[in-house]
Amino acid sequence: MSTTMQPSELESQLAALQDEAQEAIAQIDTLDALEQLRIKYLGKKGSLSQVLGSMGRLGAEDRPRIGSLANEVKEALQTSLENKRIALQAAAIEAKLAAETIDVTMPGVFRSQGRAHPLTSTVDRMIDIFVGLGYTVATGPEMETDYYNFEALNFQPDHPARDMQDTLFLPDGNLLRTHTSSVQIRYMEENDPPIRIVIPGRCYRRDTVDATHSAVFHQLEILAVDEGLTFSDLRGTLKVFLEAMFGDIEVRFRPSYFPFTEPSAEVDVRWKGRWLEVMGCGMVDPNVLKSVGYDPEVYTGFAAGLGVERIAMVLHQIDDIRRLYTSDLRFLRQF
Ligand code: 2NM
Repeated sequence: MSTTMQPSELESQLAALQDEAQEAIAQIDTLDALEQLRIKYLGKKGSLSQVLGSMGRLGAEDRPRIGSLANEVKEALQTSLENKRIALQAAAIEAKLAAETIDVTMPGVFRSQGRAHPLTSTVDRMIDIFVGLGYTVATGPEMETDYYNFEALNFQPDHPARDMQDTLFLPDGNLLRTHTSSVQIRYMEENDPPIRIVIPGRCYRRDTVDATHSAVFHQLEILAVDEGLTFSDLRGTLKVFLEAMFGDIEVRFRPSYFPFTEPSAEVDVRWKGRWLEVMGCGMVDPNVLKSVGYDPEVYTGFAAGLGVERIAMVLHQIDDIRRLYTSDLRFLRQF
């Protein structure tokens, strides 16, 4: 049963509610908690509603005054909630800015920069030149059969290179390729002319290591097969390559011998006042073309090969081939 209520009782309830709510708003430090407070005090079932619920028990003459007092409390609390919300949002933005600030004047993280090994950069330059002339890079296995390393390349059965003194044979009868020319045979078996390929790769010989010999070394070879290729095409190609590699130098061809080419030549460049041997080359022997099923009456080819270590040593004035393999940073940092 409702009994009449003294207006002073409601006035003090409203005052207490306002004090409690203002105190609570002052304490809050998150937007979520602030919303909870709003619901608690000003929500449909909140404290203010409950106080207003008992207005019916006031005398009619007191209602307008208490009503407007309740409105003042409500507006005061709304203002406080809104101010607090603005303050909390501003603080959140400040905190985010502070957390995400980058001091661009701080010293950076030092990461040491690696670079290509001089052998790699030398072979890359060579490949680039031939690719620029229309050649395609081809590669093949380092373990080879006698057929691809020797027989198909027109080495006679008793050729000295086949000797155990020169070639590293494996227990199963295979061998470690002594030149990359085995790749040319494999490529020609799989492709028809016209062919223009450049073949970089690691090779192995049973050499005693000294300043100019290494049991593991790198070669780069080229092969062109087409109708009507002549020794002039070979000369022109190598001259363009050597000038790109060494600059504007004199080039000279000397007759030589290789099992897989006829005629064959050794190529020298005039470097720092002396003739320096840099490549071997020749017209592919008809027997080699026959061994891959090409008709030597229709096609001719030229080929050339060089030692990458030797070229790198000439270009960079390196006195000992072993420096290229010992990974001494005092040496490598000079490139
Ligand atoms: C050289 C010198 C001369 C050569 C020949 C061939 C093939 F497979 F076509 F017969 N490949 N490489 C060749 C010719 C290599 O290196 C000093």
